[in-house]
Amino acid sequence: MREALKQAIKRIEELAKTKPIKVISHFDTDGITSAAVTAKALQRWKKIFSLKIVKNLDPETIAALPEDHILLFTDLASGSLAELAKKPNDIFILDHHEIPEDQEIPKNVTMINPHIQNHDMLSGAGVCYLFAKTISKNNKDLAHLAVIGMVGDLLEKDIHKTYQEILDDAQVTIKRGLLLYPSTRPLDRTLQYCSNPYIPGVTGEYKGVIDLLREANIQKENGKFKSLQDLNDDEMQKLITAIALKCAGKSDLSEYIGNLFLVNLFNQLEDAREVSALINACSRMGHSEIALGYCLGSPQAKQQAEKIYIDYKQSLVAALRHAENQENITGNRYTIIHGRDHIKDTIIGTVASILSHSPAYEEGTIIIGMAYNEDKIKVSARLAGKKGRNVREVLHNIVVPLGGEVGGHPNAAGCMIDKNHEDVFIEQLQRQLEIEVVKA
Ligand SMILES: [Mn+2]
Repeated sequence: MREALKQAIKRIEELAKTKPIKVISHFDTDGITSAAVTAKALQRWKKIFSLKIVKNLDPETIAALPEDHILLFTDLASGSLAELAKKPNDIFILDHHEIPEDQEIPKNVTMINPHIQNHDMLSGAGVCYLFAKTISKNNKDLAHLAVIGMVGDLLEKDIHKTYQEILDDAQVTIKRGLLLYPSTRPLDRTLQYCSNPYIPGVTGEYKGVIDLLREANIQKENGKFKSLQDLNDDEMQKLITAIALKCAGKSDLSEYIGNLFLVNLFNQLEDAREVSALINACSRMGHSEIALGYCLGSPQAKQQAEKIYIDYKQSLVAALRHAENQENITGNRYTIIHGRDHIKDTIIGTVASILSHSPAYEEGTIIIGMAYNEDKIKVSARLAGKKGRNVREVLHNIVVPLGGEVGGHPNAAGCMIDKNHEDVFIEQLQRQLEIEVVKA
């Protein structure tokens, strides 16, 4: 891959003498950090460029891209090669997504992708970081962004040689323990806003937090609780046991034990998972530019991003508590959480996702979240665990006759329905879910 990068860089160097570059990246954490690494590298390389962040790369977006630019896609575009072949531009792709079978790389496209170069798997930001480092060793100070992208795309379980190199470049501190974040702030706050995992009776409930810490025999020191990363092994073990008890043994906590990655950001040690969640929250709330500014080190963007993130966390935790405390429609291995106007439609999918991973629901349970959006209802369906039932199909069978469309996968799907179909939808949904169980 290093050789392919060198070739690509040489070619960009040549083309950029006469043309500006347009960077197009994805709007999640990996995409934003990819864009930040690439933008910094191009800036230092003294290239003229502009940047665009997109939620998905549809044919209309591709068609609208200027023809007199070099196009540089990061963390996306591997699935859009057929569309890109129609463009007259010279195109470069720094990505890690799979390339559709039988799809050849078009002549106008230079692709750097671990799937093509048979390289260890990297996130988009990891590929962009190697690109930046190949341009100049001075770009080594961008390595922490590649670490945040790695965590954002959940690739941190496999630390191979290249990731070890990136972690070294970023001077990351790694600590083993419970994967709650942020691991750098007082534990009571971390637990109060903890949504992954969602701990029933603790998340969003300060009294529950204090009880849990008492059960774990963790006390305040100098008026405040230690942070997760400051716990000794014994304290860490007690905390894990106390949380496992809260989760009633239904869930396997071992997936929440692993490496904490501490990166240096704004001259402070930050938990890469927390930073990733912050970037994601900003982008989801429609502020990709602030997320990008944060990654590029702007103090003003930092202030704005933190405010957006706090609001997001608070409304998420409030929504989770609402979902837990309200009267839900439950049946045989399903729960329908109707948030109405109490849970925002922008958050209902996340709420359903978090609950589907929570120990409160047995594996195989279908969780359907609903929330009003003016005269429509946003519906999000999730499957707890991975096996067996197809939530996309369940929604599809009901929604298509009502004139709607369902998007997603077998274990996570969603749709919009008209508000005047509310009652009939719920009624048919219940019937369908009962049939599902019999079949399963
Ligand atoms: Mn990615």
